Amino acid sequence: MTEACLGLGTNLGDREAQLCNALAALNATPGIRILAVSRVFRTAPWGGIAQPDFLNLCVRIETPLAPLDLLAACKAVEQHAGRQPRERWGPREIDIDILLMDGAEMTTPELTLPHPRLTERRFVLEPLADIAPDWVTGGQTVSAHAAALRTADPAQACVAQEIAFDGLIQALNPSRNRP
Ligand code: GSY
Repeated sequence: MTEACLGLGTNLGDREAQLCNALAALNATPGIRILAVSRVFRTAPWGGIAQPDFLNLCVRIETPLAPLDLLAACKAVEQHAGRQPRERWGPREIDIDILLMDGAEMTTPELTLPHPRLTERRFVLEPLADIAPDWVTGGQTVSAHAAALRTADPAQACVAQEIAFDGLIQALNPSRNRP
């Protein structure tokens, strides 16, 4: 079994419903068990493209899947949660990225681990610090990276949201996960 952290983001349509749908679909995927879910953050779009604010969160999962199989599972969940084909850096219904998989390091055309832009993005680091503060990447803990970026780039808007996730609680009912 491997532990992995995934980042979820959405800025089109009913963003809260899409996060709930994605969490439920992840949790229902054979070989994926959600261990922890971060707070939800409302975040300014990265990359200078004018588009609506995102909602972002991270989950920590346990999985026997190999990285590329986990990637395929995440893509299937994106489809299930309503993702439409769109431009690369543009708005999207749901996006699921593999951020870290224990100590895995790999570079393939499909997947790079750790996620190559992980330490530049508050929308990733703040929720990640909720669920994996002591994981080490690039020689520093996630919480140290988050604190450093908070200071270095305070203009990256990233605000925790009070979102009542009734659907989330349902999605995380552990009985759905047991073999
Ligand atoms: O890389 C994930 C999709 N995405 C996001 C996102 O999830 N949050 C924010 N704040 N900006 C983003 N730009 C892209 S592309």
